[in-house]
Amino acid sequence: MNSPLYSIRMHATRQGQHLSGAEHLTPAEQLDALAAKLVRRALEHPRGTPESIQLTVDLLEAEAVQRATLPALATLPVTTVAQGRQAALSALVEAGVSPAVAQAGIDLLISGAAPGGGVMRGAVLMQAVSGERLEADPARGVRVSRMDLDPSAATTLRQQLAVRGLDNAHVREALVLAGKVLLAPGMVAELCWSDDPDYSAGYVASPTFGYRRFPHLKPLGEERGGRIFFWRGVASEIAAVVAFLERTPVLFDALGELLPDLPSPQEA
Ligand code: PML
Repeated sequence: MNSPLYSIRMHATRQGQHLSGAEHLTPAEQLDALAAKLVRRALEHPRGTPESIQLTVDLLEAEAVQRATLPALATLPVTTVAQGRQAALSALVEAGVSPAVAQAGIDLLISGAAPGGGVMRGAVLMQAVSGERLEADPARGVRVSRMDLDPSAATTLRQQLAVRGLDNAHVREALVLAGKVLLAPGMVAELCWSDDPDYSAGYVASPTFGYRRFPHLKPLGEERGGRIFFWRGVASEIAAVVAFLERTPVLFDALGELLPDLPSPQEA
């Protein structure tokens, strides 16, 4: 029998604004070590010192934990932010987002998706055809939670990513989060770039092509970033998709393909 798992989540704030968040699914024996690691991570965030750090721990029912496979990963090696955003726009359209909505999504992350132009704690949920924003609270958004990589899959993933120079927490955690997002019914695509001023990369993920990275989706030094989930559901299905994203535990125990780099825009 599998040992019971706990969900442990960290959320740090500064001046009432989201600063940092991270989480794991773990057996009891590793809870205290992970708690210390998550607090350290909040304290070392490049956007500043937290004024509040919350840790939340919940025991999960073993039968509630879904097992899943990570999406395939490929990098499109753009060399400028303009190229990256153009390539992200094309990827969103390829995934099935309407062109005007894809452009509006990119513009929203550029200007800051929270009211007043700040960084949201969670993600925007956007109707993929009409562009309507569907999240109940546009400052909080939808907070994808309760997902992790199984330890043996994590070891293999790190070895594979290291060969490409990609073994860092941004890539590992974003791949797991995107993996869960793509399992949500009706999901068309996710667009993300980091709010870490030292990290310029981002991605578009879709059920059709997996996780497609772009090394430059924002200029270094820029603190605005975030996530948009482009979704094709109807109003009566919003509560169910949000419940899945926020509460259903998903443990990834198998890896997707690590694909060769895609042709860069200069080569294509
Ligand atoms: C984040 O860490 O805030 C999001 C990172 C997105 C890009 C990760 C990657 O390099 O693939």
